[in-house]
Amino acid sequence: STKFHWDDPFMLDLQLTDDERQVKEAAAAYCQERLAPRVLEAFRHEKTDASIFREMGALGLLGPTIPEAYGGAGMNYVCYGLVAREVERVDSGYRSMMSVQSSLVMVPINEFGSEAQKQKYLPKLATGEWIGCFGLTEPNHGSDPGSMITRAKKVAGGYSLSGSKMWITNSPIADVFVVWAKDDAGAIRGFILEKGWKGLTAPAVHGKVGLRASITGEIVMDEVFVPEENAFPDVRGLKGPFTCLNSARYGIAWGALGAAEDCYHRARQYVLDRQQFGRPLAANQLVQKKLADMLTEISLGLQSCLRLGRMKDEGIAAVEITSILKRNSCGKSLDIARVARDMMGGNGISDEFGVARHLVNLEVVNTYEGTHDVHALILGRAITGIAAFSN
Ligand code: TGC
Ligand code: FAD
Repeated sequence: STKFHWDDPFMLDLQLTDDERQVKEAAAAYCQERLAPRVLEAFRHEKTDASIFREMGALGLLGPTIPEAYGGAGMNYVCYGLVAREVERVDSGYRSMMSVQSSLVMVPINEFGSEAQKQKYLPKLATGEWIGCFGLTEPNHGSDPGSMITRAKKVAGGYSLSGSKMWITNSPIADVFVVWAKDDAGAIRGFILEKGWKGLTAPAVHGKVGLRASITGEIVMDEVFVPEENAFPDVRGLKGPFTCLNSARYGIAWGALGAAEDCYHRARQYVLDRQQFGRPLAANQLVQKKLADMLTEISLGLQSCLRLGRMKDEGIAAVEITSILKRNSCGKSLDIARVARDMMGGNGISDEFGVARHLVNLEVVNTYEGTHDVHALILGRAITGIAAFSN
């Protein structure tokens, strides 16, 4: 039929395979039935519930693209994106917990790890028995991770790691730490550290105004001994961490739009229900224009994410396309959340209405995994051939 769908004009669902639709529906059911009822308290009291990792693991949501031989779900990138969208529809913090585990910890171990590393770590990360974190950013090196000062000094039988990482999702509750450091030759290398190793601590960062359901911390390393078998054997340079980021940024492109959809749905219902001047707010042209703009950006964005997912699954996606969509989804979703907040008046300020929570979460999502402007510069370089972020 040619009926218009206010919540899915391009009928995205019809463009999915049966398997993909089932994954989406299973993720949606879990998120709405199990995550949505917990998020208000988690956000308000800055509480991260570690049992969520086990629940997600049981459903195959951790490492969805990792081969089944290592405990992953062996799904395609479209499925991964659909899951991220459903999780972030509830809260960006929950998607953050999931995407760090899946893309930033399991992907590098699967791509760059030795056979022994894959067998030891991936199955327990896939079930959520172990929680992982990813340490790239340092207190003084965020957008420019190539200037990191964390060092991996060669010692008998392995390496001695010293330095500190800042703003690390999951670190205070992590069992497994994927950390990037420079070796004696100045090359960036990746290492797998474990909780409890001598010299390793991960204090929490408190007072975040966004992403409060997702715990964040530091990773402090004071001459931590890392045996040779816990170094990624072959990968050198920024290609290592950036390979992980390509996957995580793709998930964020879908996820941020999930948060925007939640804001759009809530704002729409609110203006239909709320009366001022003797008629629903939704009867005003200014209000309708806001809804029209929201729907337009969300549906164009989702359609593009699906295209990128298909390109990734076919192995033809240039990494810059992920920059287009990470940047577009985050920027547009942040705008949508702010407008939705405005449409809900004073109630929009209350955390019980959900939209202000998305708004402050999306401020973080717009900044991490490459800021909005850094992705513009990555694209500017690809368009002109001139790198503008450095000499
Ligand atoms: P550049 O010269 O661009 O590249 C250095 C080497 O890396 C290779 N490379 C890539 N490889 C794979 N995928 C990509 N997307 C790649 N981009 C670059 C490149 O080919 C080169 O290789 P080689 O062999 O020639 O050495 O390096 P640069 O230092 O000039 O980079 C600048 C810039 C801005 C592109 C980059 O540093 C950047 O993207 N900065 C943003 C930092 C960032 O995204 N940090 C994220 C930290 S993790 C995080 O935020 C997790 S939050 C997750 C959550 O909670 O959900
Ligand atoms: P800066 O790099 O100092 O940037 C500050 C501002 O300057 C930004 O607006 C930026 O766009 C702009 N800027 C920078 N360089 C240029 C330039 N050349 N030209 C123009 N403008 C520029 N990191 C991890 O490694 N692992 C994690 O799990 C992780 N989780 C995070 C969780 C949270 C809650 C947060 C807030 C951050 C997390 N991060 C993580 C760190 C995140 O990736 C960085 O915050 C981000 O990359 C930006 O770095 P920065 O904060 O140092 O900002």
